[in-house]
Amino acid sequence: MSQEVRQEFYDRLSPYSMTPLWEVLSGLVPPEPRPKAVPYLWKYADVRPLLLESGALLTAEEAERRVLVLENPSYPGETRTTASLYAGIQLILPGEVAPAHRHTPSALRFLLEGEQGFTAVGGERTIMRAGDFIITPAWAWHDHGNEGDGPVVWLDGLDIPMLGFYESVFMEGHNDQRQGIARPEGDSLARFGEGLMPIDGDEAHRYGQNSPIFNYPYERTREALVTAAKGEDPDPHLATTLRYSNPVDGGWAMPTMSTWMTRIKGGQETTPIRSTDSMVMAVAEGEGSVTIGDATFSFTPKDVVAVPGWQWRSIQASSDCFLFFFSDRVVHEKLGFFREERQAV
Ligand code: GTQ
Repeated sequence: MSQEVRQEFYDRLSPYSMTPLWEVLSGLVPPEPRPKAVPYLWKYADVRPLLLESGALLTAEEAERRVLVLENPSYPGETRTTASLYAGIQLILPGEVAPAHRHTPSALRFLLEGEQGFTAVGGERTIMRAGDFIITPAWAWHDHGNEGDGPVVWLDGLDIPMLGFYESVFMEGHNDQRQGIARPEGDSLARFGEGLMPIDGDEAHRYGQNSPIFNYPYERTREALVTAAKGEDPDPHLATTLRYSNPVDGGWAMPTMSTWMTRIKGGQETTPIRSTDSMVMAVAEGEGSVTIGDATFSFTPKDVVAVPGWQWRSIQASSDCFLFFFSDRVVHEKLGFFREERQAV
């Protein structure tokens, strides 16, 4: 049958809101994923002056959240960094408050700059320092502030595109700028982050499905990686990588975003690996380059990189590197479609 005759048939389908699968099947269910997002690197040297400029345009309170979104070039106007992940760079100036609110998307923070920023999450406050990884669970009240005398800057990671897909984004403002504080600072880390656990009660779920350790201090993560690296040859694909875990069940620290940190010694290089999850990488320390598919980017501290799914990726470290990652891997695993391939060494 000629394409013309077929087309005439298709035209008669469309008034009924129907369409023939066979015309689109190979794109709909391809032999392997074809991510729409592109690999991209945001240089902190470019981001920082623009972010500080935004600080003169409006206050954190006016903005509610003063953030420059790291928007993937393949998704103009869509406020997403990969297909499923949102990343942005948030600024709080001395004395400012980002007022309390809560929302169904989960958020994580990875601190880039500043020593006196704090966030309050679900009734507990924590100071945030460079390299710390902090969790804001879905529907937990959170407000941020800065009690120092310099800017506080961090990377925000949210699952907004995932919840957008499910049309399940809700948010609510608090009546007060700052939420009430119910526990002393450090309570969650003390109870859950020392290889100890409360002997009784249900506090383990104070942050819902998230790890009750809501701030993983960089100092400890870094030391763990340095010590672990002493006792092993680095894995060819992963170097020395430890994931942030929920001590209650040993799983990922958050229900919708996986997080981990990789340490690569200067002069080393990883062998290409690819996996279905898309990710965002932030440089805590070190310099080197990252290759993602056909693209290679040089990085220095505080740079952020978008890594689309199913692209061969490898890292070349010119100095000792500590690299933070978040990804949608936990969702792929839970739903049963996570896949990974490693190139032979
Ligand atoms: O800090 O609560 O980058 O609500 C985007 C939305 C940060 C936050 C973002 C948010 C926040």
